[in-house]
Amino acid sequence: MSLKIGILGKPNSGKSTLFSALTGTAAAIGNYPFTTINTDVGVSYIISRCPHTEINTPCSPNYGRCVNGKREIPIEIADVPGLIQGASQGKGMGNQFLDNISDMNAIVNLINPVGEDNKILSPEDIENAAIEIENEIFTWFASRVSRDWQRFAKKEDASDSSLDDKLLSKLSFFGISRNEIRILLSKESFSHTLIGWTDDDFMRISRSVFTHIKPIIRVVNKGDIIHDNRIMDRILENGYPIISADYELSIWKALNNGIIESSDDLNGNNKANEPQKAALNKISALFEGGKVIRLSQLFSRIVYENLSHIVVYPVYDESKWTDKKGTVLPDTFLMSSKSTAEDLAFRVHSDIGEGFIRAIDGRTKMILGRNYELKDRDVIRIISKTK
Ligand SMILES: Nc1nc2c(ncn2[C@@H]2O[C@H](COP(=O)(O)OP(=O)(O)OP(=O)(O)O)[C@@H](O)[C@H]2O)c(=O)[nH]1
Ligand SMILES: [Mg+2]
Repeated sequence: MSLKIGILGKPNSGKSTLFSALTGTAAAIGNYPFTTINTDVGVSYIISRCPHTEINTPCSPNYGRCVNGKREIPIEIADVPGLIQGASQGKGMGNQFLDNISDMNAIVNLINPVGEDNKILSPEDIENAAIEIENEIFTWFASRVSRDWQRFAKKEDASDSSLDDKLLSKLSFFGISRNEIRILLSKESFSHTLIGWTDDDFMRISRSVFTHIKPIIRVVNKGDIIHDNRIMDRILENGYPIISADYELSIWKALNNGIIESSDDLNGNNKANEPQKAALNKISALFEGGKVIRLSQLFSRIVYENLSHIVVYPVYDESKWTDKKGTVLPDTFLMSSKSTAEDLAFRVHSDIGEGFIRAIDGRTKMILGRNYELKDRDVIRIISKTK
């Protein structure tokens, strides 16, 4: 149950390139629409400062690595192809791919800043391109929600269930929880009588889901060819991060071929030949310019800020920070920032959650109740009736 982030965008925006750079797998890359015909899912990582440095004992992660105190926390990435204007009405490859976004926690709306005439789009057209894709997503969702509505609404309106209960039975196809529905209803009000819902309500609830529950993050790709600093500044002022999936893929390849040792140190490249050095210098100059950000930074921002997640380390021994076998800090969980000690127990195992007695803070050794709100990088022991 890791976090899953989907990459959506128009054909040619660079989704598969981004997916490859993030996951290191060779997704098909080609300069024509629908290169990718299936949704690819792969694993990537975000970085968190590992608590093992506080106890001066190296950790042994079950998943990912820990390099120089930087712990890699796995997340899932999906490449969702086929989204074009009209897709929600079945145009192009239709909306079958949109069903894939049901289990995603966030969506990157990847925008190609290059127009059909090969010129860089104006910031306004970049915004329009982003809106076009989002309208497809909202329309698709609204049509899924309104499907078979009359029958559903009659049945629910005849019952005395609350609005969150009624909506839960409708929205559960999208992996939305009761808690999330409550959050949504606290932000916007909807009529409790479902039979009177209009197209406008379906669109409103759709937008609301993608604003409050499954955020869509607009990201401009191909930062390496924008060149014009004024356009870059205006894109950034509009709040869109700029990346270069292509340069990131080159960095990944250099790393994979042993030309560089770390994707953070592009200039420590003793093994590179002259053309490789020149290429790496060009790549590093782009990022040093400060306008185009690294993928690691973007995805950390998405997980920690847009999704408000924290990293928690469950342990069995609160003094040595180990599991039963003596492995130091073997597991990490990404959890939403309001999660409690009891939520962590359930995350470890439903039996542990059901038998929850108390938790212990690995740093202060204080006893924590079930409602203790977890903090980022907490090291926690759960004591439970089940052994
Ligand atoms: N200059 C530049 N080109 C890029 C970048 N990312 C992708 N491209 C190029 O854009 C073209 C399309 O890339 P893909 O990754 O196949 O795009 P896609 O969004 O997966 O396309 P479909 O699967 O057809 O929807 C390829 O020629 C890539 O090399 C980038 O950051 N900079
Ligand atoms: Mg593709």
